[in-house]
Amino acid sequence: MATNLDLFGEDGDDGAAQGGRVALGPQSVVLRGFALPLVDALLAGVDAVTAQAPFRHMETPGGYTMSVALTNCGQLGWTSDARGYRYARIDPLSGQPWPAMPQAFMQLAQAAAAEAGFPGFEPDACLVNRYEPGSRLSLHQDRNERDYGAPIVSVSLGMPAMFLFGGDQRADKASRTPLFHGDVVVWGGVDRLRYHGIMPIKDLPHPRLGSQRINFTIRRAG
Ligand code: MD6
Ligand code: FE
Repeated sequence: MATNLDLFGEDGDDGAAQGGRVALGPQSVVLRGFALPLVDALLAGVDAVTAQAPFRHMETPGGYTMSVALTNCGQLGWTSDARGYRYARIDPLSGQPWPAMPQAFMQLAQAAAAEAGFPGFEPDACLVNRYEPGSRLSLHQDRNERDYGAPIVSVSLGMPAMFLFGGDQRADKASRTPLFHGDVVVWGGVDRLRYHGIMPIKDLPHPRLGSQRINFTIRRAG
């Protein structure tokens, strides 16, 4: 039977075994399966967050609609509209503060950051992304945060995705690494501003989440 890994053919680095580590750069690493013990609590957290702040497709400053649906939790939430990208305390859809960051998100983020060499991580923001087949995220830098001293912790659930990881310039060649249900990526330090993205998602339904991929990135934004 084909496994998820086989379905990516030779393109990916399949450093797969649970508990394995794949270095993406000097200060960025994929922790394979690191989130698996917390999946039930994480999915309950996603449900609690999206009940208060539903997934929505934001507009880019350039006038496009994002194919990835997103929402936020924590003190600060990332938003995009015709005026630009920014963090804000209030959800523009509800007029209310973003939902609190679930305890399991915080616990996982702090453990993963420490595991990757960033102890003392105190996040205040979490973007939650939902991908459907065909959704993609074009190459971008994460640079709306106030201070780049803190790492970003990124958790993948559901369908697999091919993660693109480039350099500090948009034109730099990007490596491709598959991310699977339960994988956690931590990056920071000298890698903090590297370009990255997600290739269009293939429809490889996940036993638990069906035809979707949920990603959340936990940050210190303010
Ligand atoms: C995603 N992730 O995995 C999109 N950003 O769906 C990101 O854009 C990202 O994974 C910063 C750090 C880690 C990430
Ligand atoms: Fe990003």
